[in-house]
Amino acid sequence: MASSSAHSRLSNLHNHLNPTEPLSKGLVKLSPEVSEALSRGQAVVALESTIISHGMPFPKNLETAKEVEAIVTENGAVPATVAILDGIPCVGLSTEELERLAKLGSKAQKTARRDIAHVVAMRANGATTVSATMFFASMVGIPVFVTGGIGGVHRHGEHTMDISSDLTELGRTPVAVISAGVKSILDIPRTLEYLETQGVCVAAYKTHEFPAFFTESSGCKVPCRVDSPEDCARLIDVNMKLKLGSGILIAVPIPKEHATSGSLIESAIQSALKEARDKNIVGNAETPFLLARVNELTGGMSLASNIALVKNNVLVGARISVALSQLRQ
Ligand code: PSU
Ligand code: MN
Repeated sequence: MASSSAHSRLSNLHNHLNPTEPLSKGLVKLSPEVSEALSRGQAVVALESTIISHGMPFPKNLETAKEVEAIVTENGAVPATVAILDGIPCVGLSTEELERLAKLGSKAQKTARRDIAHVVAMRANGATTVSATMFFASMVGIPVFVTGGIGGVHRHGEHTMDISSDLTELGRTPVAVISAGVKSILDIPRTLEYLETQGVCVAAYKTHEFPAFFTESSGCKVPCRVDSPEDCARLIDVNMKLKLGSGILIAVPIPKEHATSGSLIESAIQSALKEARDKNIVGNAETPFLLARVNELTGGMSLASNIALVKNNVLVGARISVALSQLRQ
């Protein structure tokens, strides 16, 4: 459990809510580095934690999380990994907290928007998905968030209605999410249709095509192309100034040298999907299952690609965050 002082500092959350106070005051624990950077208007990059707990095995997850944070720092921004520890939403984790989360792995609860209240009320440990991370990033005023891939409309989603809450969150929360597109474990054309319905600006980085996570191409065109961190910063700035209220998805293709063969991935995905159906793995267990199975079936190739693309996204995201803070000065 967290120290009692940490809980008493967060008294608003666990005792009484004062509606006259700023939204985040007393509700979220900011790391000292994140708190200082935000108060000075400096660049901060939000990072999710489900990718650490459920997306990669220990100890690769911890190693990657630390390297990712280092890339953010080296490029002039402050990393803000989001997670719920002992019921306390944290924005910015210490090394010890990051290690704790990585070791908890899937013992931490996968926490999407719908799970936040429950995880906090039970004073449990939650690893935030894209939807929950966007929620907390927006609450404390971080407009740039980097991850590997987001959730989407699942294949056969037209029957199961399994559509990730990441997509509705993008429709309602003004945070820019930098990702390598969505995995082809999902239905990419329907995911893009759904994002359009939600009013989400979908931009691709240095291309006209929406990338498919492990590969550069999905066969789907995007309405908006951006060619530099400055282009992205202007897009985010206008979105905020107009108070559109919706998010932006910036899709960065995996670097060519790290792309996994499309046909290898596709056959692994087909087998993993069949297994998931046979074992009746549904709901929020499906994505972690598919990620782990595809990695096994590709002999670890997909994990290596995954790590490489996350690092590339983080590099781009840190530069966008720095460009945005310069634009706003
Ligand atoms: N896609 C990935 N890696 C991930 C995830 C998705 O390539 O780690 C995680 C993210 O945290 C994302 C979540 O927000 O899975 C989506 O889960 P679901 O499909 O249950 O909404
Ligand atoms: Mn789902």
